[in-house]
Amino acid sequence: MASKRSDPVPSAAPVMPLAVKILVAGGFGVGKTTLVGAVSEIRPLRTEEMLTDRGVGVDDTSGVEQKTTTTVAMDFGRITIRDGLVLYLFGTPGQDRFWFVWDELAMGALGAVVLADTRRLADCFPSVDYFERRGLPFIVAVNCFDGAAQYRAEEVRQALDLDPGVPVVLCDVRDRESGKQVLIAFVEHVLNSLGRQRDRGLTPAR
Ligand SMILES: Nc1nc2c(ncn2[C@@H]2O[C@H](COP(=O)(O)OP(=O)(O)OP(=O)(O)O)[C@@H](O)[C@H]2O)c(=O)[nH]1
Ligand SMILES: [Mg+2]
Repeated sequence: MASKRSDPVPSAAPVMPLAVKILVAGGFGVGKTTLVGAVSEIRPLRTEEMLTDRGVGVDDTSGVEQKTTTTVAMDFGRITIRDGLVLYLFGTPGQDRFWFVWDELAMGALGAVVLADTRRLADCFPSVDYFERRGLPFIVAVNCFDGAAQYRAEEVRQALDLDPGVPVVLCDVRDRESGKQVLIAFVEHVLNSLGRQRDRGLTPAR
């Protein structure tokens, strides 16, 4: 006799979320810690130390005179971009004397968001160089500070002499939605780059 119980509906196989590590880089005081804190859905880890008189002449706080602390190791935060895609954000320290941390932070990273401040654009050159030399994908996000002259993304690209394929976006790192858009731009950039590599036969299609 046939059972009255209907066959169990096969449940959808659980999808493992894709976890991606991204660096948030850029010069001193450009807003890296602020960005990670604004977008993170967990309480961000910070490693801030007070800026003291001993940093006078070393730490250039012009443009961010209100700044009282600086990152000495890293920031850490997490954001779910959409179901199944989780970004782990690692903010780098901005000062030259902490360069030694970078290689360790960059290990296993998919790429980076390089923050720029148009009042001190040259400060992001070392970050741009770092990722270009390692062939790691990155985008440049201009943190539009209040009172700073506004430039179009294309003007910033030219000033930084970036490859035409590197996206430049404008943002306000204090604003969660704006920060999230930066991260989405990064993810899209990586996906587009992978697509182009596959089309050129550099990576196998799955
Ligand atoms: N007006 C304005 N202030 C900002 C903005 N972003 C950050 N700040 C302020 O600028 C300062 C720099 O922010 P941080 O997030 O500490 O910068 P950082 O890049 O992490 O700095 P380091 O780790 O020391 O290199 C802080 O005082 C912020 O409150 C912004 O978009 N507009
Ligand atoms: Mg910081």
